[in-house]
Amino acid sequence: MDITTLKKTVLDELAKCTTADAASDLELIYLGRNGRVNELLKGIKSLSLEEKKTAGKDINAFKAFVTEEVRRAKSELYAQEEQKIKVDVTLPPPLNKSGSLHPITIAVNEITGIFNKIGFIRMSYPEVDWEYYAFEVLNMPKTHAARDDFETTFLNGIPDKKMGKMVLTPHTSNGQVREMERLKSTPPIRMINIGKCYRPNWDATHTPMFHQFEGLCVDKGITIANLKGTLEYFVKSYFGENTEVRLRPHHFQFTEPSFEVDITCTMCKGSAVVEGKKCKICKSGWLELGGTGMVHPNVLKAGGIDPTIYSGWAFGFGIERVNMMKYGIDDIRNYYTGDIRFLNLF
Ligand code: FA5
Repeated sequence: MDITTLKKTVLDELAKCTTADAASDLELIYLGRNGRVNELLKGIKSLSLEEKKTAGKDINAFKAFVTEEVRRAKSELYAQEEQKIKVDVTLPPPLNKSGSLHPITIAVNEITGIFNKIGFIRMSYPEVDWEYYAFEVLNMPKTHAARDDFETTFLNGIPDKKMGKMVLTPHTSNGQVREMERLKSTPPIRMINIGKCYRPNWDATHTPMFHQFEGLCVDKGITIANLKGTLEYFVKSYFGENTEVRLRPHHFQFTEPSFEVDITCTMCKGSAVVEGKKCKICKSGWLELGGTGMVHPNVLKAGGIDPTIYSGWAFGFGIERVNMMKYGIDDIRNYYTGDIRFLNLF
């Protein structure tokens, strides 16, 4: 009887067991009433007295070995089985990671929807356009500071006699006269022009590429009251019912009179105080939204519309900026660094 070989066989057979039940079956084969250990014990009878002494010891040691190895194998296999049971097969499978819209695309869609509801049509005009549409027809003389190449990116190429050079549009106001021309100089005009704009700036509130949305409304009898009403409608729809609007006198070449639009701060709700301290976002209770005013008669004329019959208003706001105000984001560059932790917030 070679106990060492028997022990090795037991270990090999236990290694093949994939369940605790299989290990129990093996236990029975070795340690059961008619098992191999008892068979070995029965065989002692036929041995000599001398052999009997060592055989008894060996068989008992083997029995203890099998008992211990089966116990160890069973406890390991039970643990494995318990692990498997913890997987709840009734749960739905984990969702695949999916992409989502960029926060600016979400804002563009939301703003478009707000203006569609009151009859404004979404337009997109060229983001590389002639100086004519970007400045000339907007009553901005050649000497205007915005036409300096420090402020606006001009493209290389031979300038057109009437249209001038091509530029990366610094604002969406290039769509104003283009829209008047599209409608063959015949109001009513209700346009929301959304597009990319380019200015050579890069800091916490400026990016070299950003988006603007430009409202334009031209008809008979349009007044500042219509402008204020539309701005209030937009601001309450986008920022919330309790947001207030105010107009401050300003200057733009293409509107007269011109205003800056402010809204009550979305953080301190206009109180300028948060938890007993000065609001860090606005410091005054108000946040600047952008520029607006009544369309200048020269712009209407450039679009072939008679300013003695028709009047209108226009505004131009930054999409990133309104989104920052809505969600309390303090650095515009977050939108364009591609950091997934920021993008996942939307
Ligand atoms: C204009 O661009 C005018 N065309 C707006 C306008 C339209 C006035 C129609 C009257 C009638 P302004 O330069 O202030 O105005 O820019 C408007 C808004 O664009 C700013 O309030 C800001 O929200 C956004 N903006 C301007 N420059 C940047 C920039 N570099 N990065 C991000 N947003 C910007």
